[in-house]
Amino acid sequence: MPQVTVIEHLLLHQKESPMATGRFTRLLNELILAAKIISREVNKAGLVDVLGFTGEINVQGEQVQKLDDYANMVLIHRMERAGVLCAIASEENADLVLIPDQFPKGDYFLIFDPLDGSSNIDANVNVGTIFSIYRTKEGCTGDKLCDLLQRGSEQVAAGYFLYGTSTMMVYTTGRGVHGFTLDPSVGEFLLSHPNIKTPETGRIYSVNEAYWDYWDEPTREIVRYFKGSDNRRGQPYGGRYIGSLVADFHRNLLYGGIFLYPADHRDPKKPKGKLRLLCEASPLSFVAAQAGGAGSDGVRDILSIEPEELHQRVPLFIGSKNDVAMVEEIYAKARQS
Ligand code: FDP
Repeated sequence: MPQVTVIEHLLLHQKESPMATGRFTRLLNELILAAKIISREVNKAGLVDVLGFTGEINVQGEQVQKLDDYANMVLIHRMERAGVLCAIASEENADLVLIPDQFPKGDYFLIFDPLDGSSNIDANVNVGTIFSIYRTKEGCTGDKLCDLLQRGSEQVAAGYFLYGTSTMMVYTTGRGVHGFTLDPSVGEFLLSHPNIKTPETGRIYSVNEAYWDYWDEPTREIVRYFKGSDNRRGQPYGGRYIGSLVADFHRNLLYGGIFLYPADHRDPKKPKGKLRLLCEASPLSFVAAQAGGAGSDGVRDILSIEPEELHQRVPLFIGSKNDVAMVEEIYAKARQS
């Protein structure tokens, strides 16, 4: 079988992909290199002193894991030097990461979650890096948030690296979703999952059901729909929840299913759920949509939401198209009654 790397794949499809400019290819190359470095470190977690907490609390009020910190540092270090970015935003940094004056600037804006699912690292559970790329508007200097924030539908590329049984890169530039697996013997991500399509109706539901008491009645009805037999399948969906969004999402993308992180009405800290619009919900919704699925906050397509702040949280229902539509339908009925 001919082995195709990410960049070869991008260049081969250059005609369909206006994204394959030299600058975008450079951006992707740097991102891939950063992910390989992170992957190497994740793979030796347990052998060297990279597990556990740094002792700091991040902007989300969570304990910072050493590997989280490391992944964030690698990404910022590589990407600020790439010469193609106007600004960077990370889940771990409260404010924009500005490009230092000594490095050239470009016209892309990169947002990432350096190590999603990191509370699972110490247990050797799959974690991942989620990324989202926008082109900045003309005249944007990269230091004003209002010039950078755009709806998810404006993303030029998005995807994730999954550090699991093998390391994978899954991404889209708006022309289908493609998956590549890192072959450690050659150090390249090789095309392994061309043109991923997710089933229209899934067979898995993924939610932290321990929050049942905190949900409103329509949310409970939604979860009852998936775990009961009075649904489109005529039998309960399988329950699978790793608690690592990128890993849960990836499994459901391949097998079909829905991941739910609803609003948590009784917890003042999570009135909109826990997940972040810009570095989690939007990039994964772009991937889901390109694979034939969808992402919603229960009312609107995630990709249509106008962001107001960098670390905005949003309820998230993402995965197979018909399952996400069912969630919207149940919430809509509840609003009418
Ligand atoms: P983590 O805190 O481990 O980084 O976005 C953060 C996230 O994990 C998601 O990856 C995961 O789906 C979710 O939080 C798990 O949250 P709960 O523990 O509340 O279920």
